[in-house]
Amino acid sequence: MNTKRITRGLCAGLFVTSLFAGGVQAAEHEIQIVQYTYTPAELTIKAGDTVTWINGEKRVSHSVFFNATGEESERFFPGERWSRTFDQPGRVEYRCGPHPEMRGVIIVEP
Ligand SMILES: [Cu+2]
Repeated sequence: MNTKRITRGLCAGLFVTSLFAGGVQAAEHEIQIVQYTYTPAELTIKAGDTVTWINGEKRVSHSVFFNATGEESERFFPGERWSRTFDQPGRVEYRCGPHPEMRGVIIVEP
């Protein structure tokens, strides 16, 4: 019984090690939302990276709506944030659900 447990732990350790050995290190990026503007409005990342939108407004809530898929975040309020990981390379255009004039694009490089 003890032997089984040890074996499992070892496998998990090897898996983590091989991920790092492959040189695949996902990065984190932040986009601030202030005065109805995504900053930066255009952001280039690598596939596998995560982008976090941060609402820096005083009292307005926003969302992130992806034009191509119709996927939309929840509305997030001042001080709140929302994150998404981008695994597929490509150009991902988005806007704010309640404020369609707010626009941004994520360029995901392979
Ligand atoms: Cu908005």
